[in-house]
Amino acid sequence: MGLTCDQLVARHAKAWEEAARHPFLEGCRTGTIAHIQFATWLVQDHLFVVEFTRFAARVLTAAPVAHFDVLLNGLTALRDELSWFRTHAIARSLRLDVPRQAPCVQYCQFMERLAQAPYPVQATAFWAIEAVYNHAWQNASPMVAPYDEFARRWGSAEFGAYVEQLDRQADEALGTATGSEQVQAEAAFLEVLALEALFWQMAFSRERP
Ligand code: HMH
Repeated sequence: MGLTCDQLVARHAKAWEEAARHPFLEGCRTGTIAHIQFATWLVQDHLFVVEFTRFAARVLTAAPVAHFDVLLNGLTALRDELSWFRTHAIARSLRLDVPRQAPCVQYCQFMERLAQAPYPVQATAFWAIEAVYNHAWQNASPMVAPYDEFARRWGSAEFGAYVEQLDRQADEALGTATGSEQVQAEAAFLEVLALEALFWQMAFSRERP
């Protein structure tokens, strides 16, 4: 019996919750987040999404044709998301061409390394990155303005439906994966959770956006 995304979440429920709850999100929910912290997250998340888009393109390269529709829709959504980030940065007079902070670099390097992984591992990591973000913003919803727009982007039912599609595709790939690929998929899942926790914490670092 193959490994499934549901099993991964159930087996690692504590790490899953820890990656999806953070004072940053709580500050956005209540409106008490400091401007500098929100700005740090916004700029660094844009830098993350740039590399996540490259990762999405590599996942498509490794995917069976039957998985193209979902992944192509995902890439189109990322095009809109990148332009949405630029709009928000301009509105807040934030520069986007700043260096990546350590947790962002670490996350991007992880996604680069995944290029060498078999498709079931890539599909699991791709699902996990979107799924845990969906869970995190949903947990902290509804948020007060102006953060409500951010909560809706990743916490919405529409984004949840996309995550479901990624879940099904990852399950399908894992269903025919070898034992070693399943072990790698589980390790990648756990690494995503650890990197997510570090990424939230980055908003509270002393570095400036
Ligand atoms: C850190 N994880 C992080 N940023 C994101 N935008 C997503 C996941 C979802 O795309």
